[in-house]
Amino acid sequence: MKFSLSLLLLCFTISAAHSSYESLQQNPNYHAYKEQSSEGFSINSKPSLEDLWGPFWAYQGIQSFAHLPFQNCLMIDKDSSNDSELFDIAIIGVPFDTATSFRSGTRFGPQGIRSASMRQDKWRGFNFRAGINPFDNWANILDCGDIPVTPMDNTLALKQMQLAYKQLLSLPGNTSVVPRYMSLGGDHSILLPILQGLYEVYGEITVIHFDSHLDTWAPDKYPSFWSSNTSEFTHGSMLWLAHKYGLMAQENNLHVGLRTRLSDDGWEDYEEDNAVGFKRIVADALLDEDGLSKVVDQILKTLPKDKPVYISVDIDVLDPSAAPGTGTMEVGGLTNRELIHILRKMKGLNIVGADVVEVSPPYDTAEITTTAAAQIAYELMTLMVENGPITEEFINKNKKVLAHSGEDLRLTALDRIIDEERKYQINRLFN
Ligand SMILES: *[C@@H]1O[C@H](CO)[C@@H](O)[C@H](O)[C@H]1NC(C)=O
Ligand SMILES: *[C@@H]1O[C@H](CO)[C@@H](O)[C@H](O)[C@H]1NC(C)=O
Ligand SMILES: CC(=O)N[C@H]1CO[C@H](CO)[C@@H](O)[C@@H]1O
Ligand SMILES: [Mn+2]
Repeated sequence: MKFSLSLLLLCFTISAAHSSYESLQQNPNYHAYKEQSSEGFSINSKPSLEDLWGPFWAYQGIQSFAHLPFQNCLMIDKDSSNDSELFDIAIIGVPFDTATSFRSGTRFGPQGIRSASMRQDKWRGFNFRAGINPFDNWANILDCGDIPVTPMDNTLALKQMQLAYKQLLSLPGNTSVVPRYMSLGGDHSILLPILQGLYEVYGEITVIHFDSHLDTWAPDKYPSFWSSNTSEFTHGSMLWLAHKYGLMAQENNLHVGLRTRLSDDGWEDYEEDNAVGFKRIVADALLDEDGLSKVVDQILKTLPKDKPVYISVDIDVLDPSAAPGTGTMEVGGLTNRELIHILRKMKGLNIVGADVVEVSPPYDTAEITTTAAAQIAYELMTLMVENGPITEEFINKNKKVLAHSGEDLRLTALDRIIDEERKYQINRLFN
């Protein structure tokens, strides 16, 4: 026993002498192990319950995203003196998939992505590409759980999502004045209530949209003889609606990774996309000589440096070989490595929120898609941390530019879809 203990000590000394990683030194588990090893398992030093049962392996425990602390943030009463934990960045799941035009299943996206994130945690969270550990920096990061969206009624679901984001964005941050949310979809339609919530805080938002599809399609680009106001709210038309209601910047929004087939016999979809305020980078641009760095340059040239930017990642921007678990696959897409590289270069933009959407675990194979989504969420949160806390000055500067006189109809845009829906008479179709 004595012999094996000193052997253990010897091994420990050797390995410690060779490990020069600062992150390792900061690892609380490392110190627990060091103390335990150097003091031995003496009868006098009683290990705490935390020593004994605190540390766990990646695949153990109840799964929040990256083993982050969990809190149901929608149940925080911001007006009570109850000081539940304040946070700066949070995961929020939006398991909504009844506005999709093809394969569904993204209601299982948030849980699938959480499950695939199990090998991420604070203790091995250092992002070597960024040189920081986003989980161990200035920001307090939580998993806020899911918005309990109904699958039975899209009008009601839209209302729930609108109210949820309004509530989440009205909470105070800890170091940041407003928390940032990393949303896990859900189908892509969830972006509309997200942009409504962000508009209320920041004014118009510039959107960078990683997707194989445009998602600026007018609702009548879908079979639409049978229609209602809420039937216009889809995962392919939410950007058209966001523009219609003035929730996005008027220009310099950007698509990256496009390769969808277009309507009819020409460029009409692109012309309508121009009108919605988007510029386009197609997936094939990566094949040009020096394509990847040209794409990065174009992104940085297009997006404003001093205004709020939102990053929306439809997992179908990746090639189906890298992301089979999604609703509307398009061949010829990005690799994970290309997408991560592009995201890393966006450090320096004022990222006020982000999402990873359209992850459909029922169509996934061997967790390929959910693992990619978990890594993308980690990269997006790294960007938020790199960008530093959101300040009062930043918010005021952007709001001032957009100061409105009188009632700002944009604050209630989605209410009008919902109200019109109530008034909708199916009979009018037969007049
Ligand atoms: C404070 O809020 C937290 C989080 O919502 C909740 O779990 C807790 O019960 C609340 N405490 C009191 C005293 O209301
Ligand atoms: C909240 O911010 C304070 C200082 O602003 C800091 O000391 C504290 O550690 C932060 N809380 C968390 C949980 O990060
Ligand atoms: C598709 C649909 O029914 N759209 C209606 C939404 O509400 C407005 C205002 O009542 C109608 O004019 C639209 O026809
Ligand atoms: Mn999409």
